[in-house]
Amino acid sequence: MQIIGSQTSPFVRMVRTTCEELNQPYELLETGFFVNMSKEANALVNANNPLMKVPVLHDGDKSIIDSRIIINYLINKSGDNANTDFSTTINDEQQNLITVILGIADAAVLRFIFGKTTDLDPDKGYLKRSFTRIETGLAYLNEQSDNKQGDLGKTFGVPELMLLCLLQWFKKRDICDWGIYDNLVTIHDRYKDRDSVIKTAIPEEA
Ligand SMILES: N[C@@H](CCC(=O)N[C@@H](CS)C(=O)NCC(=O)O)C(=O)O
Repeated sequence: MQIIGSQTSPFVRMVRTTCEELNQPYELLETGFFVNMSKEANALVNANNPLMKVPVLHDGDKSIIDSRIIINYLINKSGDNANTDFSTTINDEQQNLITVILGIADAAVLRFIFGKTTDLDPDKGYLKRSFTRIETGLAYLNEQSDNKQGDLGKTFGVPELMLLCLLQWFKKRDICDWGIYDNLVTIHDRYKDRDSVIKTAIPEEA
């Protein structure tokens, strides 16, 4: 099994962390960050995803795109090998949490890439709305935690794994300060030392 992607992408890390929790070996075909990707890496991504994004999963002759779809595929394929304390089921409430986490990640990646490739003011127009989306999304997740009105954080499953990848990428790239969301901090601290999270950490130098 091969994953095309970079060690810095939060979406790629979500897939890699899932592989670790499922004890599913894989090879990472490292592309680097898309703004300074080599010609070869760019060609590899474009040949495997018409949307020109990572991650892409190769399994035999199957090629699968989009982190959410890849994670579902991996759970269907290797769920029986999962760590006993990793929750592989996803109920309707958790699907909503996943949608919000990935929506926040999309908004944040958009802002980050615009910041690297344009001189648009991030506090104006749609870019401003993208920041509001991040804030309202994080506030929603904070309310859905297991010590408020939801179950986020109760066990370690796909929403929690995605949340940790998102929060750590935010910190690394200085996207926003999530320290004000107490329940998210608690969930982060509860799971940050899991092997799957440590093994897939964004390299210091990246
Ligand atoms: N919905 C996609 C989003 C993936 C995504 O945005 N990946 C970023 C890297 S973090 C990317 O490849 N961006 C390149 C681009 O926007 O052209 C997923 O969940 O896999």
